[in-house]
Formats: sequence, C-alpha cells, structure tokens
Amino acid sequence: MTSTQHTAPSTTSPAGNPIGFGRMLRKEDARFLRGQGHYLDDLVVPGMLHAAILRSPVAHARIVSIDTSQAEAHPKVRAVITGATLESLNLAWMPTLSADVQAVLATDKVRFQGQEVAMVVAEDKYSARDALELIDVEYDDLPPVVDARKALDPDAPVIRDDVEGRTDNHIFDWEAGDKARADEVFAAADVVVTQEMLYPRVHPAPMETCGTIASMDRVTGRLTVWSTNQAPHAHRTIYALVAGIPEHNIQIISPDIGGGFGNKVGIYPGYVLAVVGSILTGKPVKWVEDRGENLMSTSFARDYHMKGEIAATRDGRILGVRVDVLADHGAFNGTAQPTKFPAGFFHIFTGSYDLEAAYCKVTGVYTNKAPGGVAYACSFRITEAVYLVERMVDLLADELGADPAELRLKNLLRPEQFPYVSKTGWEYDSGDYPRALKKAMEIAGYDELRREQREKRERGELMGIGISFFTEGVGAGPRKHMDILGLGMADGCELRLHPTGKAQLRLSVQTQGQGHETTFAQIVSHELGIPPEDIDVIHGDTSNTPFGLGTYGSRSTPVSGAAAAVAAQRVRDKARVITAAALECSTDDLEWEQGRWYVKGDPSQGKTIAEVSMLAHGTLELPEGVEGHLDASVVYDPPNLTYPFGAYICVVDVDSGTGQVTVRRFIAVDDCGPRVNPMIVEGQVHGGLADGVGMALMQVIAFDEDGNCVGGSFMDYLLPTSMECPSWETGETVTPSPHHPLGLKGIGESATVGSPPAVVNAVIDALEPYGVRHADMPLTPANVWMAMQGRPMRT
Ligand code: MCN
Ligand code: CUN
Repeated sequence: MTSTQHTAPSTTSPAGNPIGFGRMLRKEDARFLRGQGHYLDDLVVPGMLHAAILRSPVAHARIVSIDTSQAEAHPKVRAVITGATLESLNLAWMPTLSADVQAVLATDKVRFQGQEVAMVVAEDKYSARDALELIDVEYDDLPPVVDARKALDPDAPVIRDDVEGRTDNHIFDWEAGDKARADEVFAAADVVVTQEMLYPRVHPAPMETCGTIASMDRVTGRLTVWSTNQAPHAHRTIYALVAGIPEHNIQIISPDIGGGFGNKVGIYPGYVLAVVGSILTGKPVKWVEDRGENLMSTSFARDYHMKGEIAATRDGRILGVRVDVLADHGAFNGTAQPTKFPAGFFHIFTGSYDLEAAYCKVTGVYTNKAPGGVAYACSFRITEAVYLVERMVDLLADELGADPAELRLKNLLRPEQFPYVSKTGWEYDSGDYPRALKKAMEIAGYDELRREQREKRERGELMGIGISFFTEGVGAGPRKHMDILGLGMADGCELRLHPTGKAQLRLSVQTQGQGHETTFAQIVSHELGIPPEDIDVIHGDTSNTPFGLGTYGSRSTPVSGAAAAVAAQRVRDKARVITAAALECSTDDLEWEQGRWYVKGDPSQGKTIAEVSMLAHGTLELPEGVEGHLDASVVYDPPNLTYPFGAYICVVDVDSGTGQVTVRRFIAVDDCGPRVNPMIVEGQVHGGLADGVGMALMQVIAFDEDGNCVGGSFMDYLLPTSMECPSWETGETVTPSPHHPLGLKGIGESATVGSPPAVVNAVIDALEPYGVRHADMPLTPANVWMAMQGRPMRT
C-alpha cells in the first residue's frame, strides 16, 4: 500500500482551528456558552438525599451537649450525624494535607466560627436546612486567639488541646538560606531598609462553591463520589486511607468545575460527611455549601505577617534580603503544599535578583480561624514571597532616591546567569529578565508617565506608578523532592489513536476553567498534526484516567503537558516504524512533516498519521517487536520546576479627598515560554490581574476581637468587577524552558502572584507627597485616607 497523493502540511484544520499551537476558541465553550455544562449541583442521582451542616456560631468554645432529638423527629429527616456518631466509626478526625488532623465534626471543642458541628440528611435540601434549627447545642465559651501575633503569648489559650501534651499554639519553625552569611552581608552593607507588612487573609471565592455527592452501594461496597475537586486521584487515595474502603472500589468524578483557584484542592469535612451519610442511609447524599459557608470555612489564603529587611550598597547594588514570617494557619494546619515545604515555596523570596545572601525564618501558629492556607492562585506561597521582595525593592529605591525601574534593571539576573541557583537553593531554568522589564516600560511609555506624574504633583494631584518583577517556580515535582501525603508529584497520561486517526487523551489533571480540553488537544495536535477538534481530552474520572496529582501550582502544562507531548512523540516514533514497514523502506529514509512521515527525496511516498493508525489496527504485518494499535502511555516526572516570569507596571490615580484608588492602566509582560493558545494565556493573565486588583484594593477575610468572621458574604468580601479594572495591556517575551519537551512554562497563577505588589507600589508612589512609606492591603479608600493622615489603618 502506498500513498500516491501528497498533501502539503496544512496549518489550519477543516474546522478552521490551528494545527498545533495558536489562537482558537475553547472546545469547552460549545457547552458552557449554551448553559449545557454539568456542574456538581446540576447532577441528580436517583434516590439522592440532601445534606446540610450545622456550624459553630462562635470561634472557641467547649461543647457541653448536643441534643438532636427534635431534628431526628422531623418527618423528612433520614439521619443526623454528630461527632459522637463519627467517633463510633473512627471518623471524627481526618488527616490534613499538612500531616495535621482536622475535626470532621467537633467532638470536644469548636475552634473557629463556622466549624462543622453536625450534619442533617433529609429528603430535600430545604428540610435539611430547617432541621438544623432543631438541633440544640450548648456551648461553654472560651477566649479565642484571633491575632496571630498573640498566639504564642504564654497566657494564650491552647487551641489544639486535642493533642496530648500540647501546651502552646506553635505549629512549626522553618528556615532557608544561610543566616550567618546573610548577617555578614547586612553588617557590611551601606544601607539597610526594614519594613513590617501583612499579606492579609483572602479567599479564592470561586463562582461555584464546593460540594459533593457520595453514593455507597451497600451490595457491591463500591463508593462513587462526584465532587468539585482539582485532584481526583489524590482524593481517591485519601478516601481509601481515611475510610478504609479498598481503593479499587472507589471512583471519584469531577464534573465541570466553576472555578477552583486552589479552593478545591483539599478534602473538606462536608465531603467525608456525605460519604458517612450515604453509608448510614444506603442512599446517595448530596451536600453543596452556600456562599457564606464557602467564605467562612473553606481554605483561605495568605495571612502572612512578614518583617523584611533589604541590604544594599549606596550606589544601589542589592546585597541581601532577610525575612521573618509569622504564618497564621488557623485552627487546623490544612495548608496544601509539598510535604517537605511547610512554608510552601516562600523561600523563593530572593525574587528575580542576583543577591549575595538571603535568609528567612517562618513560624506557623494556630489561631481560632478557618483552616487551610496557600490557596488562591498562589504557586505555593510565591505570592507572598513576590509581594515581600517587590515591596522591599521599592522601599530601597525610596531610601536611595533611585528610580524603581532603574534599580530593578541594575539588579535583575542577567540572561547569561541561567540556569541560576538562588541563595535559597532554587535552580531557575531560563530567563531574560531585563528584556521583559524594558518591554513593559516601552509599552507603558515609562519616561512619559514619570513626566506626567511630576506635572500632576505640582498641581497637587496624586498619580502613582508601580512596578513589580516576579519569578515563579511552577510544575511540581520532581517526585523525589515533592509529594502530597507521600504521593510523589508525577503525572500519567495516555494517548490512544482510533483506527480512523481520531484520538483520545486521558489526563490526571483537572481543568476548572483553564481550558485543558482545548490546550491539551493542541499539544497533541502540535506533535502529530491531528486537528485539535479530532482529539478528545478526558479527565476528571479516576476510573477512566491514569493516576496523577492533579491541577494546582500551575502544574498542568509543565507536568501533564510534558506527559502529553512525550506520549504524542512516542506515537509518532511508532508511526515511523509502521510507515517504514508499509513502504518497505528504512526508518532512516523517512522524514516528518506536519502529520505525516514521507520518504526523503520523494515526498509523494508517505503516510499520514491517520493512515498509519488504520494500518496499525489492520492486517499489515508489523515488524518484529512492534505491537498493533497506535497508543502510548507515559508517567512524567519533571526534572525541575519551570520558572515563568514577568514585568508588570500599574498606573493609579488617588483621590486626595476620599482616598479612592483608580487603576488607570496596567501593563503586563509575561514569559511562560511558547504559548500553546495565546488567547487562553491572555485570559489567564486577565483573570489573575483582576485578582490582584481585588486583593490589593478591596479584599480581606477579617475577624472581630471575638473571632467572628466579618468577611463571610460578598457584601463584605468584595470581588473586582470590570468597573474597577482597566483595559489590560499585555505583552510577551518567549524564553523556553530547557527541560520541558516543548519549552512550556506554567502561566495559571503568574498574574495573581505578580500584580498585587505592582498595585500597592503604585498607590504608595502616589502617596509620596504625604510621606507614606508603606500601607497594608487592602488599600480601601478608608485605609488610604488614614495612611494619608498618618493614622493607623483599620484591619
Ligand atoms: N497554557 C498555554 N501555554 C503555556 C502555558 C499554559 O497555552 N505556555 C495554557 C494551559 O494549557 C492551560 C492554561 O494556559 O490551558 C493554564 O495552564 P497552567 O499554567 O499549566 O495552569 P493549570 O492548567 O495547572 O491551572 C492551574 C492554575 C491555578 S494553580 C489556579 S489557582 C488557577 C489558574 O490556573 N485557577 C483557575 N487559572 C484559573 N483559571 C480559571 N478559569 N479558573 C480557575 O479556577
Ligand atoms: Cu495555590 S491555588 Mo492553585 O495552586 O490551585
């Protein structure tokens, strides 16, 4: 069989999509735009019951008694579960992602407002909610620990007295860098600038709240769980370990997810309770939280009290950075990060600069607040690290009377220094930092903006220009260094070609809005020349996808994207062998062009991938050792993280009468290596920039002195809208990762990580005439106004 017709490689598919990388509309939009997505709360399982959770009204109290008799008497109630029920099943406590334990339902004490106290399972969700009011809980109030800075006071109440012998609220001490060397550098420096700052507690607040449906089949012993989660395979293993159900009898399905942003990484008590509810009633049980529950009880982010110090020469060479952090982890240490890193990747706080020494110390403490941590597009605490170093560089510029852009250009790592090993042990893979910053300055018209600012200052108008430069490390593993609860961070991927050349790609990662169904099809399309519309991307079902650690820390493209590329390359290599067999030539005689192997010097002799796939499934005699069919499966263990970076410039105007900040312009130059789909990358950047404006100007999950959460609704916890966001101005540079098979670096969190310091630096720059050196986020009108009056801010 030979092919006679030679078709030149096309760059667009029959549907008009790019073959390989390029802009294309998302494949998933066909269902989302028509309202045909299937989110958790859309799912109805036959016979399903509904659950609601009773939560603690107070931050810290001993539980004296729980009377459930009236709730149980409610005609539509099927079960009422309390801590005592769970204790009898040995399920009252579950492991957290940080090797702590968390109460599934409170047994002895409640430790934060909103903590789970009881669950009602009823025939409909209204009855379940009604019955909550029939449960009578007697609390004996205890003094709460609200301010992390007082958590280690000798007279502070001990929150975690569930652990025998615990006498304080200390969780961990952790350090990185070389303290002695840093101290030397600081002692010898001309200039040292010190600043305390708070990265306030914020919340990912996805549009869809968290929820689950658990169905335990009493006959087969099989547990099916539909849940909003970013890491279905890791969840399955954890359910198996916690509930003692054999792992092969558990199936976790993540339907369409309405935003995760880190909020859907962990397992919440409600998930375990739905499983228990299903075991007790023999029916499927659905539990979906409301907005207040989401904001008050699920994984918060940040809450880092940081004291930064930066040392430099008089002429502006940065020598070192030291940081002391007090980390508020709430009542249970449930932060999600690789096990070896209790402060996540915070020790990348040396940022994008060539330093002589660096040192940080992080102390984690318990407080009477919701557990969690890290979540919200954070790259495992790189958000806090970038904020710290970029604020410190601006403070240094202020001290030296230097231009903040010039100071950065003078100290940024130079392209020839890569791969660069940082003073806290990271190996940055590749970068051209000055190029990115110069490009951002060019788009902004930096010199012109400074001129405009001078003129405005003369007129008494407040305009500020803020810069931030960031480096992220994303794409965890390698598995030997990184794990979640002992599960190494590598990801599987399976690519299967059907006889007609259409393909299925099975992934362990889980899209929550990032467009994986499109971009992963494009990655395979890039390698095999198959139109992206002919590649079906399957994920979110543990029974139908290979094992892997899921989507967070912008790891999908760096890890599973690499796995998909390698799988496609293996298919391509196999196709070469089969083509050679079909054409009776040597593989060395064959050359690849988009989607096709052909004979060197005779392009009309060749086989497209679709033709090879038919041959591989057909009757052609395959060479010795070559199996039929055209499949590949890969487990990709990344050799290193990838290091995306970017330069951001924010321009603000501040109303001197009200303190209102208007973000007038925002320029973002990002480098994530080649862009699989530039449109999706820009969408990721736009979303992250909006997040950054939100955090910098309006968001905080705040608590009063009794530990009452005052950020539990969208009336108090504000989301930025198009009204608060400018028309984003984006640019790119492309520095491929040397170790990713396609050079790709992650992008999903870059803008959330990089933008808050740019906004804050701009506001502080605007307030220069008032002599304001620093003000903590959120820079609400009230907080800005108070900073202008030299008064302490409200927190
Ligand atoms: N991409 C690309 N070219 C690159 C890099 C990425 O085209 N060089 C594409 C990817 O293929 C993918 C998207 O951009 O479609 C994001 O890729 P990646 O950086 O790999 O990040 P993940 O897919 O792993 O997504 C996780 C990241 C995280 S951790 C948070 S938090 C966050 C974020 O993504 N949550 C999001 N972006 C989000 N976007 C939406 N809409 N919803 C969320 O919940
Ligand atoms: Cu930190 S939020 Mo994302 O890594 O899922």
